[in-house]
Amino acid sequence: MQTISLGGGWTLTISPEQSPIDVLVPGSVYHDLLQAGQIEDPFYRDREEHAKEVMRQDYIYSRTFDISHELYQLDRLELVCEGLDTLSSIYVNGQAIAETNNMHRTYIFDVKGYLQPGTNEISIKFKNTLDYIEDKQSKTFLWAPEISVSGFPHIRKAHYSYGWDWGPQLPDAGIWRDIYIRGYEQARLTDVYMTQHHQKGLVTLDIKTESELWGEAPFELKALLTSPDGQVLTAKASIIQNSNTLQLQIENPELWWPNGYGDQPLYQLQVLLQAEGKLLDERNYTIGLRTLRVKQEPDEWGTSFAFEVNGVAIFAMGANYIPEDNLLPRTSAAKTEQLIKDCIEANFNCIRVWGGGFYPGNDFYDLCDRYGLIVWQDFMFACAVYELTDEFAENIRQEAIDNMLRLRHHASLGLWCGNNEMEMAWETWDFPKDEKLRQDYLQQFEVLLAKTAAEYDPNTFYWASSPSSGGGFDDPNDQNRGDVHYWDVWHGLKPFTDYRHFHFRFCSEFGFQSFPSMKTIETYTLPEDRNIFSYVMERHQKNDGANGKILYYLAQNFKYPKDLASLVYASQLLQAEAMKYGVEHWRRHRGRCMGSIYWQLNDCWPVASWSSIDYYGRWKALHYFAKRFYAPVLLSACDEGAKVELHVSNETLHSVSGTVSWKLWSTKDGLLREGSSAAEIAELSSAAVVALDFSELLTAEQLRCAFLEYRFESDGQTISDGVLLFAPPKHFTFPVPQFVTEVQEEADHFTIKLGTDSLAKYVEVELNGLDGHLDDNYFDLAPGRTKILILAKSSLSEQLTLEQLKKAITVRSAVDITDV
Ligand code: BMA
Repeated sequence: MQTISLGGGWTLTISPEQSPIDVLVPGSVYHDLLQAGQIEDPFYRDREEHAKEVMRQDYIYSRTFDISHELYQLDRLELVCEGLDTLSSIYVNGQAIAETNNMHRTYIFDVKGYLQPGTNEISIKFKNTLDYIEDKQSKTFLWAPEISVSGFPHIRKAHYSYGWDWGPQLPDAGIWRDIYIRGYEQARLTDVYMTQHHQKGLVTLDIKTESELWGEAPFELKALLTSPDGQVLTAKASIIQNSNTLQLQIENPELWWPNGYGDQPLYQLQVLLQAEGKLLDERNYTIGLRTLRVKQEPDEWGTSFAFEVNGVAIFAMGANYIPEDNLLPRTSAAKTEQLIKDCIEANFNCIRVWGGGFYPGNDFYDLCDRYGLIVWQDFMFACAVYELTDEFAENIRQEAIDNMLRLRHHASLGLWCGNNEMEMAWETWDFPKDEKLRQDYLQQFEVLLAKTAAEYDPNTFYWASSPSSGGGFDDPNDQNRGDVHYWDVWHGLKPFTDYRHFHFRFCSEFGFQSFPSMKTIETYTLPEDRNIFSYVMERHQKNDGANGKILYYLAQNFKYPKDLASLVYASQLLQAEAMKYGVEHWRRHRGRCMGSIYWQLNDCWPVASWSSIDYYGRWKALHYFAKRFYAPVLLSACDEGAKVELHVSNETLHSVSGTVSWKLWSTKDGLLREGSSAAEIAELSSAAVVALDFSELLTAEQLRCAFLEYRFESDGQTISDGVLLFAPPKHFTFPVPQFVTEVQEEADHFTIKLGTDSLAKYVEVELNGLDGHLDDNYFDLAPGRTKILILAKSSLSEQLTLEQLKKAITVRSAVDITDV
């Protein structure tokens, strides 16, 4: 096989009157217009409105390229387009090659008859999709969320690009992934599928290949597997037919585990197709040896739903992932790696790729393999009604095949899921009362995609919808079976305590909004915009009424904030507390509940949203809370009035022993009571270790100044700790803490030591005007406690001296939210 890339320099024709501009491919129209100074950044203030209209026209990308004689002489020549967004017409040397209409597909065209040796020309015209979907929608109305451009279910283009309740309406266009020409002679590999058979101390790897053979030579297939420590196993076969299976026996296999349960050893597999020593085609895969299934077994509560890896049922901990940008050329492997590292730092073992974006690039799954995140992979259908015409059915079948062929070998791939929230929506939202479309739903997700998945990736579990109880519109959000999306806290305005009424088997969505940090707000506002109800701030809040919801929950918990910065801070604390409330409860019920995937990990632009990390990669309070509530060993407090139970949840593969200690304090009278108990908690379990009842001790008035400090220590180390208030912070009598700060410089980091004389709740350490990553933040400090924070120098947005850092540090806590 030979390949020539068509990436690099192209031209973009914006209009016949204007000379074409030089651009880079892969890329996008918005990005190119922005680079050329023809539009302003659509993320700034209300620029989104103007940028959207820029897409009401066509754009043409063109370039020339050389085909050598050697390449031209090969038997087969193909044009491969790994991503065209979305309605495109392709011309080679002035001749029409094809039209495409699906951003999610990999298109391969036979271009042998269109090319010539020497210089060739390619041009790709992208049609205005806004007019296209409007026109389709005027003929056949298809339901979709109102926040999005009406009609998006008519086109196979990432739905979020038409707007979502956290994203702008910026339907970009262009050649968004690699494009190249490749040629073959005599034969080629068309498919490689691996199946692992695990026995004690042995993995047998079946490598099933499909080839197309049109030459004369005797062909040979070869598989080479390189283990993590560099040993190579080989299998060979002479082939005369198209289907073959090679087998490798891996003794003492090194198993792949999700983060927190073991390592992520990876094996390299190379499959070669040769003829008389000449390489004709090859495929390369990085694989992990593991078994991974979804365990669904009847039990006393209903039916379990849990990922089981190498025979161990795990409690899935993670968040929902959405596209990282609206302008895809602004994403990068380095940014994605940082995001995945942030997940690992917060102790995730799982991530859900939500169905309203696009199928991420290979980098994403490589990172999940390397770092140990199980991927819950939705197909790209969300919150909408689709019409299953024959053309649409074939289009989405091909889309599913393309993406399964690309991704199914990854160790991290946990399951394929048909869609986001559609089975449930047919039952509970205002979907049309249309029996034909309802049947189309079943046909699409429970027949067509289910069959395609069984055919192309039988080793990976398929689940028709999220949430679902197994399909057929059978109570999709049933709390005793399958997965659940729970939104009564937030959308339903229920208090945080409502989470404790439920013991979901696997909660794949629940969330709470907050504002991004002031630094992020400043990137899209002018000073006069900095009020949450201003036009510009509301343009960066896409969920109707959400600012009001934040204020509603604020009223239950905090005093009225003194300024915007305090409101932002309080909003992040509310969000963090809400998620903590749910997750700790479900982890206490490990076994019955086996997963919590909160909504949402990241943002695609700077916005008020449910994310725990904002568009610029800044951690909100929630992400620091997640690092604590997803800790492998967690001590949590379950309170009711003045009664408290302390639980240890142990998500590791070994038992842990240590001491649970507690101190009951009053901000008026100092230490009231204290105690400690030895605790031993078996692996993969959760247990109540201490039950406390202060009902007789604490009067109603004392409940507003009493707090419980709790801690789990093992081998002299604090493993998990916290501070519980018995009253909402707004009614609590906070002392004003006097902080003592000590900063020291080490070779590659600074340490910031923080002490306090009295209780400091939700301590935030900030670097004025700078970015830098602290290993902890938004923590509680009980009286007399100190905390040592690590600030990695490599994470700083500017190099700092010790003195400069000391000046930049600001510290605030709950008491600073208000003046009164
Ligand atoms: C869930 C998701 C998204 C949405 C979020 C917040 O339903 O599936 O569609 O953004 O809620 O409303």
